[in-house]
Amino acid sequence: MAVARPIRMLGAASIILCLFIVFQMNKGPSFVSLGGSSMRDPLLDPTGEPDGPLWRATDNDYSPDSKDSARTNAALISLVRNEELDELIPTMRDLERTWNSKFNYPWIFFNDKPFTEEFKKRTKAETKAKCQYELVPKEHWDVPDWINMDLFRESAAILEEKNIQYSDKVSYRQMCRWNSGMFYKHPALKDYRYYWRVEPKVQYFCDVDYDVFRYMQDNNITYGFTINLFDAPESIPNLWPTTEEFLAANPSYLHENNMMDWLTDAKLRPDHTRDANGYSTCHFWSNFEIGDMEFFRGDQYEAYFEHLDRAGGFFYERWGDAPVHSIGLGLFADAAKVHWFRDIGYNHIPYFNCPNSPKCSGCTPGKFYAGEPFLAKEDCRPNYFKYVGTH
Ligand SMILES: Nc1nc2c(ncn2[C@@H]2O[C@H](COP(=O)(O)OP(=O)(O)OP(=O)(O)O)[C@@H](O)[C@H]2O)c(=O)[nH]1
Ligand SMILES: [Mg+2]
Repeated sequence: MAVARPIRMLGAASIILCLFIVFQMNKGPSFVSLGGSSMRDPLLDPTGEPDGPLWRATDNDYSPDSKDSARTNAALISLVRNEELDELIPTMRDLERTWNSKFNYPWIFFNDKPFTEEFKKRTKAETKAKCQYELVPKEHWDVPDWINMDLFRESAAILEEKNIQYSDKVSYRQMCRWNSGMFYKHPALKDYRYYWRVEPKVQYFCDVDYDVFRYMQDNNITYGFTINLFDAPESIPNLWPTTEEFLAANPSYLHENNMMDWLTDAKLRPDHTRDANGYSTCHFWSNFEIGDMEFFRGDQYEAYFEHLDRAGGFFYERWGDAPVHSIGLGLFADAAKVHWFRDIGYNHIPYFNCPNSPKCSGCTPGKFYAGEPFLAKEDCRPNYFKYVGTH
């Protein structure tokens, strides 16, 4: 039976369209088109170690008790509660297996309450490296005396109505404030320069075979991250206006190679930037960070934290250490000295950094979140890559 030519053409076009759709669906995850930005996830491409000379445990002395080991002055640090021990142990195990069992950097645990003997015993059993247990000084943890607790309660009720998590928890605010501007002042860290922050419940997926801290030092890197996200504008409406006040009073603090465009982009999520009064809300997710404490101890960041602390937003709003660190870095650090550790496979519920590498197992390359599809739009990497780069 003869089929009319136009019908044959239509049939062929439908087949081609179907094949194209199937191909697109099987291509694997990539950035969804957001605010006109459509970009393939670089984590889908093969990922290796960073360029340049790297320090390895096979060529250097990294034994745990060595007096002149190749370790630089750095530590793994974790603010954690006794009750989180069961969630911390698998995280320690992951990081020891993938990295620290080769390099044996010390672990320093911080707590606002004394650690239990069980906590000490079980954490020590997970590593050959030294473990230290430190109390946070009261003056670093207590709510500052200029905070009006009636006002705090009123603002917490408003945040609660907006469904902001942990709105009424004073301890959550104390934790955010400590991580923002206190941790690097702890006497136990006085002689340390680099830190790697570790939280209970997080996972590490990839073998890392070089000394990450030496890499930071050799390349003079200020800060390393894995995940780049948007924040909830309702938790930080006055953070940017308060930051602008500080900048107006201290214009010379702004680094000439800053990340202002990433901090103030209004194209990708215009509503976020509007509701956060000019801040895109993009930030480095600070449950993972590898950083140089000299930056945080420097005049610019210290004066900035002081200004924010006096303004009271850690309590009257719910300023997190992630946006505070990120704005500080975005304004006062050299953007070229901030590094994306794309090779460190990482998860803190619900987001992932999962590279395409034979060194990784247990995560899906390029998969950014686990859960509801709306989580995809929390990814701020398209903006970071656009304005700052993929280094
Ligand atoms: N010692 C101590 N540690 C705390 C306290 N509050 C939070 N932390 C720690 O601070 C880190 C961040 O707290 P989380 O409760 O995980 O906050 P979050 O990551 O914003 O929230 P989740 O999404 O629920 O993980 C974790 O390492 C906690 O163990 C506290 O009151 N005391
Ligand atoms: Mg957490």
